[in-house]
Amino acid sequence: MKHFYTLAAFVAASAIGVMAHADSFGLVQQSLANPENEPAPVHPLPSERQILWNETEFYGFFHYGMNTFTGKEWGYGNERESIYAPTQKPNPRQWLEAVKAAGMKGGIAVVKHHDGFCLWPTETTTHSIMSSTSENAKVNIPEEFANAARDLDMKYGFYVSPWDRNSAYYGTDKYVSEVFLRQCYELCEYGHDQFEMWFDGANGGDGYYGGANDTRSIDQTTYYDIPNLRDSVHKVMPNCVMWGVGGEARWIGNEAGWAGETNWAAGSGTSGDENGTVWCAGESDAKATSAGWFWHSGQSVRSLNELWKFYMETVGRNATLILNFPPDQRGLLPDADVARLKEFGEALKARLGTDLALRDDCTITATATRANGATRTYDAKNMIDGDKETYWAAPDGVTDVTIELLFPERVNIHYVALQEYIRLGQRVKDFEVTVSPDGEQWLPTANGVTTTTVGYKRIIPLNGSTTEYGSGYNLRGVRIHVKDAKACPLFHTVSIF
Ligand code: FUL
Repeated sequence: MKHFYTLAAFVAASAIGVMAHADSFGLVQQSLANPENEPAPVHPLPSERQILWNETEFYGFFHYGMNTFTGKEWGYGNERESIYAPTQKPNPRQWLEAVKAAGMKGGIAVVKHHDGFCLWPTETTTHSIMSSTSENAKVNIPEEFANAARDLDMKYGFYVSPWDRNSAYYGTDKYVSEVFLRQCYELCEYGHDQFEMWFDGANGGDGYYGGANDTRSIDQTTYYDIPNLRDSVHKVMPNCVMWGVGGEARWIGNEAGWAGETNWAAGSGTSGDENGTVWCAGESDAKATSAGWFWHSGQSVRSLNELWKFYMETVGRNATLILNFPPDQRGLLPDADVARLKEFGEALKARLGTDLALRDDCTITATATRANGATRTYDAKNMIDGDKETYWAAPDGVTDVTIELLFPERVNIHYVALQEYIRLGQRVKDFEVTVSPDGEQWLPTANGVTTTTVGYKRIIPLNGSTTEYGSGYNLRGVRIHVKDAKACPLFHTVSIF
């Protein structure tokens, strides 16, 4: 039975205007200050744009440009424009369709790499597609990319290298104001709905620099006036997260497709920092092919198992995965890559596409649950209602609590996925998953898996493997025992696959 205090009753009940009521079970707890009995946030907190960014989870990376035709990874900046001569019309829509088939929700196109060659008709330099004599070179890559993404209902963003080994002005103030910022601005013309601006860390060194052929170094935080740049970007593109030096999402610390099992959305590196003061979730950039970020002849595409490992060790560990598939000299993704992407998408659907916890016969309970607010509940059921805005919460001060999911008959289970309600901060520090074949006996699982943090999403392979799918376990129940947290834990979703 639930008790709801009206506002008037509240005021009458307490001279100082604060009232709380809770009976032992099922319970409403209200105060004038907090009528919904919402848990206090645990800082740092993500911004709305960081949450939206995190929800993108898995997206493509497309390194394409002058290097595709020179075989280099870092062009020096002195390449003749006509070397950029696609053998067919480049087709960004084909790139995005291919990664969409893999279950990706968006993509980032490299539209200027360190060599400075621009893949759109820019007014900032003649070192662009417009100076190539090839007809196929004239395709405006960012424009087509943005249009295709919108058409396919995908998110998109651009990598515009701040380091420019072609520009005579690189290293001077003029480069920032007249070249780099204007290029960012020009790219906004293709849409204000970019979700991420990739601000690359490689910044300065030797280069052509308009014929000077010297070495130039800059201090990237002061040179680009990052706080101002970030504010300007947000004014024009409110949902665009500035990756890297922008401080809104961080490099995970390797290009090998893995994040730490312990991974805080603050601080730096593979594990972040539990005590970090600014929200900064990790993004893992990895190459799906063997030879480099750009296309190289003779390259091969990684196996399904290798890609699966990347996914499990990034998306499954509270990071996002930006997976690179380089278009070739036709301006298209090679057939082998397209086929692998399709295969990956099928595996993703088969393995993580059907959440058994959403079945009607799945019941869920928790050993402690927060009292309801005026209109909000914190029931365990909120974790299996398919709604990411409703969540289960433990009462204040409770950081040791067990959630139990039960089925009337055994079901075949491979993975358990958890998602914290990160709007109110990342909390869980230590947890354990146990399973039951009969609803009575509870057994340890996930051998060798470190179960510490959760964050936006954590996927636990019950067989302990991030590569082998295995045959799963026939179980009636799963328990998640949260052993420690920064404050009362909050989950919006528990999934069973
Ligand atoms: C690095 C660059 O130097 C590489 O060429 C590549 O673009 C990678 C994603 O980021 O910093």
